Amino acid sequence: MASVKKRAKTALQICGKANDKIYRDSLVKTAKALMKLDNVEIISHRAPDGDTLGCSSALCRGLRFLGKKANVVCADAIPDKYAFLFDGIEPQHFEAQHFVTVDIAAPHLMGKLKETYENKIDVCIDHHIDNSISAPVKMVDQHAAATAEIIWQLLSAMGVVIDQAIANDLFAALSTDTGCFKYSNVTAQTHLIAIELMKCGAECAKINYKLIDEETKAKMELKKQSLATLEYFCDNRCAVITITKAMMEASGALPEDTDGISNIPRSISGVDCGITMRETDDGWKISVRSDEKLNAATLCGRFGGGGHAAAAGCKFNASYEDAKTQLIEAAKELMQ
Ligand SMILES: [Mn+2]
Repeated sequence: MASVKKRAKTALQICGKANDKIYRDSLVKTAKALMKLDNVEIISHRAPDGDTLGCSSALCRGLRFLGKKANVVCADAIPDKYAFLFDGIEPQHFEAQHFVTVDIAAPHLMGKLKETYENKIDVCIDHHIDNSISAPVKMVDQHAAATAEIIWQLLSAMGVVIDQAIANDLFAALSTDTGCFKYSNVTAQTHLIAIELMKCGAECAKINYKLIDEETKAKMELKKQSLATLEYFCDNRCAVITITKAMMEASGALPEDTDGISNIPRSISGVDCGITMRETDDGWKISVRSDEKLNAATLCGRFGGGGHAAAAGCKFNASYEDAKTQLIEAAKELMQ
């Protein structure tokens, strides 16, 4: 019978990591730790995305395949479009003994579940470089484009048969965390694992349509209304889109529907700094997307916010015109 070590080796050969002994040891250790658990609660992060949910459902199926009891928990409701990831996963009744986090970078991202779980985590699996979860067993690979890459390796090492449901869960996670294999985080490993998932029956085109292309009429309406506000500043290097509360109400769009809109201004040729201003109950929520000519985190940091070099955010408790003027002035100065 194949051992965890052997199966881990095979999985890493497929990933092009056959010679990375440190990584293989970590994979074997984590797979063995997971195999020792039973009555497991798998925790997804708050405001769940495709990666945290697809990893949770895949791991849940994998543990159940090995004869264990497992459920998935999340502080927030699962958005409708991700419901299919849980097809066939009926909640099981048991007293939870063990806890695993997937794709959760920090305790506060457990949302309202933080108090309950923070000090009980047995295994933490993630791909965020600054992961601050404390757990006796941690497997964090910042080179993985999605946590799903690590979950695939783990399930493979654990001897779980990747059926179509697991393949779909992991493919959905990979696709959503990479913008459909488009972002700079994608590596050869991402594609190599996607190939394995396709071989196991992953319904790629269907999943990509559902999670990447398909939009509700409400979201499309919000897009239409917000696009009408598009303005250019700084010799067309800065573009601003505005989403008001009235637009949210009139369109019936959900807060998460604004996510995709934030990427629009920056996608216009010649624009180095794309700003989206969304009206909220306590002022303006700002999303900035930028290229290498402007550090979005530096810009937002000036106003008490933060994030990454290419994507950051901040808040303004000021009038619309005031907030916009301050942002554009700062962007202009930083782009010089
Ligand atoms: Mn992720």
